[in-house]
Amino acid sequence: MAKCLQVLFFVVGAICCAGIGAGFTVLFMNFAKDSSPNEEVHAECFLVQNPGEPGDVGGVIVFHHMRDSTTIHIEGNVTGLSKGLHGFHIHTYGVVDGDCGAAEAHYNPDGFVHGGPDAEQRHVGDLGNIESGEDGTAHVNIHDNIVSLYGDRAVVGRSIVVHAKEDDLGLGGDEGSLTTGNAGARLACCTIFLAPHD
Ligand SMILES: *[C@@H]1O[C@H](CO)[C@@H](O)[C@H](O)[C@H]1NC(C)=O
Ligand SMILES: [Cu+2]
Ligand SMILES: [Zn+2]
Repeated sequence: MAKCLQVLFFVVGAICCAGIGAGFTVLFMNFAKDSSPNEEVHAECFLVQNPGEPGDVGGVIVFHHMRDSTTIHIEGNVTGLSKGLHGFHIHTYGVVDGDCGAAEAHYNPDGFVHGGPDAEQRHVGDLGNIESGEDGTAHVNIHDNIVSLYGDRAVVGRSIVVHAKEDDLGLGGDEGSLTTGNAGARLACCTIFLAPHD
């Protein structure tokens, strides 16, 4: 009889343990899924012409950044540009209705001087130039290791600014070159926002 009870307790105990174990496994798997290292963080930016400048620049820029990667992919199209190079930066603050001045300076959390995207010292926001063809469209296709969509360098809520002139990448030899790249007027801008990816 005692032996019988012993076996019964053992069986009931084993079933309970298995149940609790399975419960924790499911919990852990859900947690792992939520913080999946391969998740893509996705953001977008819809360029709006600065009403204070002549022209009609627009476009869509999309950001793709995998959780486990230092490299962000920034792609899209900018329309309504004059043929040639145009400074393309991430500035510090968000903007509303093409009020590009509100974006303030290039996003620069390190206090570095302005430079090109490959320079040893650059602002986080220094993405160099985009190049427009005869049709006024610049196809953007940038891979960068400094800009991020997450962590303390996240550019979400900041803005993209497209400029009238070429960014001299900090090589212009004057003071403006080391702050703005002498890229001239702010033609269009938009706030970078998180979006679901499809
Ligand atoms: C940019 O334009 C090309 C075609 O010229 C198109 O395939 C691509 O999807 C566009 N990119 C975005 C982000 O709209
Ligand atoms: Cu700029
Ligand atoms: Zn800069």
